[in-house]
Amino acid sequence: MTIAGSDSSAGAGIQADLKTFSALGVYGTTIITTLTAQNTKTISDILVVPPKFFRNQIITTLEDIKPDVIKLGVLYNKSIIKIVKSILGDFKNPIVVDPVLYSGTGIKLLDEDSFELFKREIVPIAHVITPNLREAELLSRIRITNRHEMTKAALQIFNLGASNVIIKGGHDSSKHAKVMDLLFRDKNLEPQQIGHERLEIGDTHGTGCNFSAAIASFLAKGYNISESFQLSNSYVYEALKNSKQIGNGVFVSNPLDHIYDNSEKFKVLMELQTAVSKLEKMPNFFELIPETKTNFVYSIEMPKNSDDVAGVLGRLIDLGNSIRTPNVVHSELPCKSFLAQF
Ligand code: PXL
Repeated sequence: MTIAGSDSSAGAGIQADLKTFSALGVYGTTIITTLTAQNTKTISDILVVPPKFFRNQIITTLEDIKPDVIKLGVLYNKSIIKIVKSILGDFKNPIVVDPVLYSGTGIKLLDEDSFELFKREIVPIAHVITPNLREAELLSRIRITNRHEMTKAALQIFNLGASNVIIKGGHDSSKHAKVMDLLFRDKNLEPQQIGHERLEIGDTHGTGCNFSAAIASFLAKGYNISESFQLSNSYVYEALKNSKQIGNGVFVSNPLDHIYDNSEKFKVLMELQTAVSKLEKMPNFFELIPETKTNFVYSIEMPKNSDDVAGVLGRLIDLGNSIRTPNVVHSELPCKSFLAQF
């Protein structure tokens, strides 16, 4: 279930959420908080759904359809925040919170006088919260100029009550060649970081929604937070590479063309990785590897060609008392780098 705003240009909000849910093979229900009259340059008008109707959407949908995960996007004002909290306060499954404060075009999407209530009531129900750098600065009140400050801000947001914090580094104004995203899970665990080359595309719209919707989808499919982080990162990277300029303003990140396929491939890669770790731990398995080494290959169901097959690059090698497995790509999961190795 996504509880978010409608974007008439369909690059962000409910529309992006639903595209990502479908792309990744999960079914999404949609609860609308606000309607925006929007194009790729601006938002000209916003209509907030009346509280009673907003509440009825959630109650009626939940009565019959039980979500594995709920994702929150634009909540806009106090009355919506209070209704969400009163209904979802003790929801047992994961809640993914995308703390949308402004649109990509700079329009406010959370009332200024609702911010403290948002911090107090919504952040603590987040299984994971996914601020960009600007939102992380506002939530933590820490200015972020380097990785150390990014970690400090994540800790601060964790201390507000979110169980996991992902800070997305894409809005880094220093224009580093690398974009770094960070997952903070626990005070006793090193934050997990994923770096990507910065893509040479202009401002885009909808990336945050696609990212948090992907996190929600992977959690719903049973991946843990760390796996969901990696998979969503790769998913959004692909969507960004596939951005389109649909109007005369910002580009929209566009996950659609090849996605459902991707989710199957993601799954196969994760399973291959797990299988390889199991083989590595299996005593005496090395004895089964012939001189010619061993191919180890997984495939999606009904593969059409070698793009649908993933294998261990360089084959499994007998080291005399164990096996060596050249890395089964991790940081580059997207479909384009899917390995076809025979
Ligand atoms: O990208 C954040 C966002 C979320 N939800 C809606 C939006 C936007 C940005 O414009 O319009 C409805």
